[in-house]
Amino acid sequence: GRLFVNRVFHISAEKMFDMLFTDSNFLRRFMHVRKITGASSTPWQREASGGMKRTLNYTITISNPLVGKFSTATENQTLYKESREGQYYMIDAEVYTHDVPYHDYFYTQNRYCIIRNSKHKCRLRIYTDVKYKKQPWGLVKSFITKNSWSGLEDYFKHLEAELLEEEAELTQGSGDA
Ligand code: YK8
Repeated sequence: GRLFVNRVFHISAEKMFDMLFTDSNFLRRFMHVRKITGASSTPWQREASGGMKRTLNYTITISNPLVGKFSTATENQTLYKESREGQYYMIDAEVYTHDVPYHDYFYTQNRYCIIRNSKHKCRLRIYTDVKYKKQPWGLVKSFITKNSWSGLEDYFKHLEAELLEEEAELTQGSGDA
């Protein structure tokens, strides 16, 4: 896998969780600029294991010329029971893109860790892996992996940049930046 984001933000852990994992203005705006449309989500629901789960459905717009312009996607998010409100959050997100070539072979697993650093700061880590449901022919596999990494890198670099902008807006004039 790859670590795409690993940085301390001047944003509390709780606020970061709300921004990324609830129906926040930040996420709505980010989806709008990424042309992610038709997003719907189940509420977070407690599992027997003690963790929480929810499922998102949306349509993504793709810029890769090898792929159709749109794909529907399903994202299953798990908030691990080891998470502690305001302190530490670990979320795994499995993303299935239903309408891309070879979609029945692979999915993407994104792991988000939000760790409290101080009252107003947190570290965000986003770790990504391309997972295979069945083994494709070697050349196909490297084709999928290569195209997935470039799309994921673009997405997470953009997310990081938007988070930095939000941080600048939030800390502006607060006097403790
Ligand atoms: C989520 C992983 C692969 C996919 C794409 C598929 C190439 C197909 C390979 C062929 C287009 C928002 C990606 C990047 C689309 C976007 C997905 C996003 C960024 C040519 C063999 C959507 C996180 C996420 C997870 C997986 C990403 C797809 O929040 O390359």
